[in-house]
Amino acid sequence: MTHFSISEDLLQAENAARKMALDEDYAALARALGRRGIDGDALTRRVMAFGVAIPTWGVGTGGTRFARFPGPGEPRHLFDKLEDCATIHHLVRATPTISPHFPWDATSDYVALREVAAKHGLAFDAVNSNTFQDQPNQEHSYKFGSLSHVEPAARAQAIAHNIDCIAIGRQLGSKALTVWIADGSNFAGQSNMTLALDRYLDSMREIYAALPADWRVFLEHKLYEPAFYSSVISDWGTSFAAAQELGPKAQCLVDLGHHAPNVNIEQIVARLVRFGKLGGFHFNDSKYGDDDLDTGSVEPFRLFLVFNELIDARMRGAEGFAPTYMLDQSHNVTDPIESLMQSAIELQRAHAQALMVDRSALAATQAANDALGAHLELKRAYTTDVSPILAMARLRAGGAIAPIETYRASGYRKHKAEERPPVARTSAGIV
Ligand code: LRH
Ligand code: MN
Repeated sequence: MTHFSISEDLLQAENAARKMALDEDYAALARALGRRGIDGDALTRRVMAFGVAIPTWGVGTGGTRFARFPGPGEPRHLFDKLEDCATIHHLVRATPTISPHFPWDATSDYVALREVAAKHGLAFDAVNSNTFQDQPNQEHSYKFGSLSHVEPAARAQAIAHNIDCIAIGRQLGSKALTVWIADGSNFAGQSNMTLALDRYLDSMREIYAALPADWRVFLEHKLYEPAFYSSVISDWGTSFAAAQELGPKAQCLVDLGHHAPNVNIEQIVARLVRFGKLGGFHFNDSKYGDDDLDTGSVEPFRLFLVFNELIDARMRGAEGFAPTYMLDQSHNVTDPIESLMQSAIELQRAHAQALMVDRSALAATQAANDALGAHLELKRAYTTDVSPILAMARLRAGGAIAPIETYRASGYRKHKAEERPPVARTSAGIV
């Protein structure tokens, strides 16, 4: 059976219909930016250089603990997911890497997987371990934890799994391992919170020792869920202290949805940059908890403020500044491909807006305690509609001026529904 993919002809036709309008909008924006001393083409080149990794687990329809409602043409396995990731990158030209999760993405031949991905123009970013679910025939359950479990055998099992993930990642050409653990407690007294952290650190030291010289390990903190009284790695402070204790290859990963409401995440980013411990991001958005909503769909200003700190760090040449960007979302009511494309675009938007901040004017207003003046320097960048630059960046990189419209015009999902017989699984859960 042939696998449908979006043809160049269709892409060119969709672009041709929009090119004149884009040229007009782009020229107008470039003139307006020129008056602000900003080179529009240079900005477009910076946008073209931006990339974010797609989470393999985000390509299928997600769910909650209540239910999951799969859509048509659901990816059945990793190779279907690669096809969908390739389609996303084909149209938005901003997602050249994917972040896999094991054992969800387990397969027999990882070298072959790497070749298939390369044929799709894709490479592998950080690999994610999973010691928050029990696998069939697993000897020791993770019900009461994994890397911090009271039983050495359960910890050893979790350590071995992480070391296996490193071995898989090496075959895939990945350079980092992301470790998020669900470990914690639901009752006061259930866990000795200090000993739990010590057990976690002992386990992480063994994983750290297994890292190749050019690898990093990202510690992902999360305030709560599935533990609802205490989480072992609950906040950036604990994650930072643990990364300090482990060594230079250990850094902190900021999942935007893993904080209490109203926490100043951009300041956490600034702190981790200051101490050389910002490893990367799981981008998404949230209104209440770890909602895993589409990036920029709830708090686009906050996303801009995060990128404002990242560009400030890059402009001043912050030491060890090499964060990796990944999406981590759950698409419960949209076509995951559309959500992932739009989320990548919202990241490009925040990045482009942050690049337009006049940093010397901002520094002057800050030095003068001109609070409103300083705020307006940020707002001027944030309220500039950079859509023509984002579209031109896609076009110049061989993508679609209008990815969602082009994707819908292609009938890709309908074709996949014909190619991929429905998967008879509607159990609850995020994947
Ligand atoms: C935990 C998390 C983590 C992943 C999982 C899919 O909430 O953000 O990054 O392993 O989601
Ligand atoms: Mn995450």
